[in-house]
Parts: sequence; structure tokens; C-alpha cells
Amino acid sequence: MSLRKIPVLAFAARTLMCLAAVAPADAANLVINGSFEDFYSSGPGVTALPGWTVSAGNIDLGPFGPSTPDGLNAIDLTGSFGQGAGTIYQDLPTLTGANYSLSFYFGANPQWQYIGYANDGSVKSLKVLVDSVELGVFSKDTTGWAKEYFGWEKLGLSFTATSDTTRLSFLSLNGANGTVFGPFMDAVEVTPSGLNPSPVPTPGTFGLLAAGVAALGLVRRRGAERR
Ligand SMILES: [Ca+2]
Repeated sequence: MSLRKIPVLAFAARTLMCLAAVAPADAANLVINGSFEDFYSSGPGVTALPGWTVSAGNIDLGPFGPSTPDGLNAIDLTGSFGQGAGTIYQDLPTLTGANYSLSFYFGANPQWQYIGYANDGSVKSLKVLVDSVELGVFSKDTTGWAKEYFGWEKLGLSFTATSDTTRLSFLSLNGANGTVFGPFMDAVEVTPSGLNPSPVPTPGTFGLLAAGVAALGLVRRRGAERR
């Protein structure tokens, strides 16, 4: 093998490795502070949260008892002080055309039956948005639940990214007229789950693929010339 061929082979191998790395089997969570264990302040009425933007109302963050699905903290997406329904979002780094799995724990606050603050009904609901697309609305009826039973359930969803930044939003649908009991959430995870069967190549990925194929062709042609 000539010395000149080594960089070409290395480049081709790197290119193929990059393409293979699009959907690793055990990819890391793209969500920062998805379990709400990191915080500036906990308790009722939180409006700032590491990794997230609280873009409407406020949230209640803290330990909500031993049933919390992951770590110590979870959030009630309907906050306190009559600020209405809370909304949080996070912008995730994504690859256009790639598929992603989203999971999170969803629960509901039953404490309107035990604490005398304003409440807007037994059903607690949240909406999930990916950019402006609604991924789902999820509800739980808390009637008759014990004070510290939150009905935690792990939900699994999926989406396809349409740009290199994807905004993941969670909106409480409770909180009208200053009511303060809402949907709970914890342990938000987003991981790559593979490319679409017919992805639309972006200029970047198409260029990378073309460069890899061209490099392999160059190696093959040089091999033929040597024979
Ligand atoms: Ca947590």
C-alpha cells in the first residue's frame, strides 16, 4: 500500500463511521435536566429551570413523595400563586429526517381533594408539542386518588426531526381562573431511533455521503491502475 493511499482510506472509513453513528443503539438522552434534579430553586412558583425555559405561568418543583419515578424531584406543570397553566420547552439538537423516541413519566395531582386551594376539575391534562406539531394530549382523572398517589405512567412517543433544532414543549391544560392543581411529569428522554426509510438528505449529509463514495472509488481506481 502506498503512503498516499492511507489518508484516503482513513477519510473513507471516518465518513462511513459518521454515517453509522447517526443511530447508535444506546444513544444518550438529548434532553438536559430531563429528570428535574438540577434546579435554581425548588418549591411552588418556579419560573427558571436549568436546561428548560418556562414560557408561560410557573411550575411547582420538588420532591413529591417516594413514588417519584426518577430521582427526588418531579414537577407539577400547573404552578402556584394563580399564575395559570405552565408551559416548559427545550430546544434539542437534531438531524433533519432522523427519527427520535420520546419518553416521559406522566402523573396527576389529586391534592385538590385534600387541600383547599382553587381547582378546575378532577381531570388533569398536558399537551406535548414538537415544534408546532401536537404529538398528543394526555389526561388522568384523579377522582378518589389518595393524597400521595399520582398515577405515574411512562409514555412512549416518536417524532421525525424537520430541522437541526427541535423544540420540545409540554403545556399544562389545567390552571384556568387561578387554579393550582395540574399534571405531573418526570424523566423526559429523547434518543435517536434511526433514519427514515426515505430520508430527505440535507446538503450536509448528502455531501458527506458523496465524498465517502468518491473516496472509495478513488481507492478502487488506484488499485486497478497498479495491477
Ligand atoms: Ca426526577
